[in-house]
Amino acid sequence: MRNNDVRIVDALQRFAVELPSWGFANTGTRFGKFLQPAAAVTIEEKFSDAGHVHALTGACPTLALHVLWDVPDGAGGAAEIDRLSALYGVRAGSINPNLFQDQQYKFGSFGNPEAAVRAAARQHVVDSIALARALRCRDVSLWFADGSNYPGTANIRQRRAWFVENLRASHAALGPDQRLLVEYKPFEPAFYHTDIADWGMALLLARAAGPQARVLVDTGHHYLSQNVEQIVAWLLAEGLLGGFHFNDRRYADDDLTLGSIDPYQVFRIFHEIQLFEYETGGPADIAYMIDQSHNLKGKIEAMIQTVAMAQALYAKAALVDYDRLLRAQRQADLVRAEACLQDAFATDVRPAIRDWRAARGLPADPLEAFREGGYLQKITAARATRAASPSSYA
Ligand code: RM4
Ligand code: MN
Ligand code: MN
Repeated sequence: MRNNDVRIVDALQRFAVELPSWGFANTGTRFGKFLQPAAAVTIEEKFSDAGHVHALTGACPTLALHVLWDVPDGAGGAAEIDRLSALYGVRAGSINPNLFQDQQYKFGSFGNPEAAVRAAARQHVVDSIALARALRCRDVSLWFADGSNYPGTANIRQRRAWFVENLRASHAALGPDQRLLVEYKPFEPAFYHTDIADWGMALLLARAAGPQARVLVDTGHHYLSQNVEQIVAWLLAEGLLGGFHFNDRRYADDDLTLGSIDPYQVFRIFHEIQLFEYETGGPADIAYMIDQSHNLKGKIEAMIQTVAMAQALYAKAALVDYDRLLRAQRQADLVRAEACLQDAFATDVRPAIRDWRAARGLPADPLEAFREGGYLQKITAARATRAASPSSYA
């Protein structure tokens, strides 16, 4: 038991997860948005909410920014972001260019048949890299809506070549410490083919882009029966796992709170990572990020719930007895090997997590502290005075 407590504390000490600025804003589905009076509209409100989540959990020192929604002036907006970081106690994290909302991207960005649009998309990424550098952010995270809706309407190989060309040019703009993360998604908004549809395509494109490119795994961006932890294990082995967008889902890219549907899958992902670290003797260089869109749950509540869930599942994964596991695997002792995972997953880590929080001056139950703390009432009143504006994406 003591040994377990030490492992849990150790795990919590090294685990940090990035919050998405868009997770505090009004979002919804394509059928509509249910506006929340306390939802953040301005970048200052997003920083304030993120700072509050970090103050309650101690696990979220950075905030992911979407360039178009948060810093439309690009590098010119860096000073304001720096001011907000200092004021609210969270740093800018990954920088996310927007290559899907502008009208010119109707038929794609990096894969658009028009050279001028491809050039505009490339320029936006280069500008985003400059913004990231001005903010001392390491990761520029690329997600493409590019694809087609009907067979025969797009030249798949030609578009792939255009992607390689633009990714290489983007990579060339990186500073020595920066990284380019390439995210994949099987479908939506494109419903016939998506240019970067899976981890294999993302891996090949990251390799083609250059040595500072990595793959980003969004847990919701897979077909239902896909073994996500195997993908994680392969990317680790190839040295190409750059980061995660965490969320959960029941059907497709549902963007539900992490672990709400299948906590064992998240545990298995964390297990693959921590086993890799145990076997290689060093930390895996991975950016853990949340990418959720809360349509019905309260924005801040949902975010705290996800952070607490991520901490608990990461801590559980740290309890796997590796010596026992590896021995059982070598001996093909299936039941014992499987039990190593099941025992760790079944362990109640909550008391140790509460102790860890108390020792750091954090509330033992961040969700309860949020409900009782008055922040929500305060921002609801303050934000009611300005017109609610549905921001971000549906
Ligand atoms: C996508 C993907 C990206 C996110 C956009 C808005 O489904 O998950 O990471 O930036 O949504
Ligand atoms: Mn994502
Ligand atoms: Mn998504």
